[in-house]
Amino acid sequence: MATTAVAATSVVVLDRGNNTTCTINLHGATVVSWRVNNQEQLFVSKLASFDGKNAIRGGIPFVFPQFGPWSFGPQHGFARISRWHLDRAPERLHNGDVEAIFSLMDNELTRAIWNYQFRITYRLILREKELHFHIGVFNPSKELSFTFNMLLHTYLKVPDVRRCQITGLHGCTFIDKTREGALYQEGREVVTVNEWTDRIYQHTPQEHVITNVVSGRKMRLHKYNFPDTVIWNPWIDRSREMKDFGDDEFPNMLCVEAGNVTSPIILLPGTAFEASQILQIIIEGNVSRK
Ligand code: TA6
Repeated sequence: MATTAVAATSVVVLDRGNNTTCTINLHGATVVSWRVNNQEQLFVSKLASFDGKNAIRGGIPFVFPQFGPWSFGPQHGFARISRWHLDRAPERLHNGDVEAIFSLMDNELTRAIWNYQFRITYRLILREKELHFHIGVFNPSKELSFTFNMLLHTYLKVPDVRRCQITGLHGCTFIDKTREGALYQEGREVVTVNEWTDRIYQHTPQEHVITNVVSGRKMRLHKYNFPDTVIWNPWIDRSREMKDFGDDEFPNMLCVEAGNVTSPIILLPGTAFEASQILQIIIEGNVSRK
């Protein structure tokens, strides 16, 4: 069974068999597809740009070293618009999972914006009904520290966002970007999205469950060393403002983004930082993670 297809251009496919695949575009190391039994789990806009310059609208863009607007460079940093390197082509592990490793290190372009040495290692593992993301950020400098945000900007594909519920946010403080960044506390046991929503929840638990994703199933998001969770849906008006997003697409996507947003990480010389995320499709009756 083929486990790798590295197109001459910039697409890497992890193929686990049984119509379960994960496709990564080396532009931004953006996961642009995750199909389980041939069902797509991620949202990518029909108007998404694949010009190798702009960020891809959808999938799982990699946000680093900045979340949000940045006076030094592009919004959400340069990682999601950089060309990553495929360090290890997809290969099958002993248990049948398929793994691939990508990396990004400082280069002329990044140093022109943000003059620090860094090396990011990004390991993806495709399991039967799970996708694992293991990230390492290393500071090779002998004298300079740097601070960074990092976030996986996950666009889940959903039949109707108005029917989704998100657990694990009750009681958390959040920055509401739809209300001038004011600070609130989440009073709801489960969060629903019925309007333009753009919230940075702080110090959230390690686990969220999102209901009514593809096929009406639940998706578990498990995160480690990603203390914040961003919930975003542009709704109709902001959809119209984005040229790479269809006016009618907002009901079919929900961003649930694990990251380090409100407290940037300070990486001392010669040290590394690790974070990980697991997306798991919950098959009812199998609620405990193996
Ligand atoms: O993650 C939510 C957010 O920060 C929103 O404020 C919105 O800007 C979204 O990211 C998309 O940003 P982009 O730069 O990809 O258009």
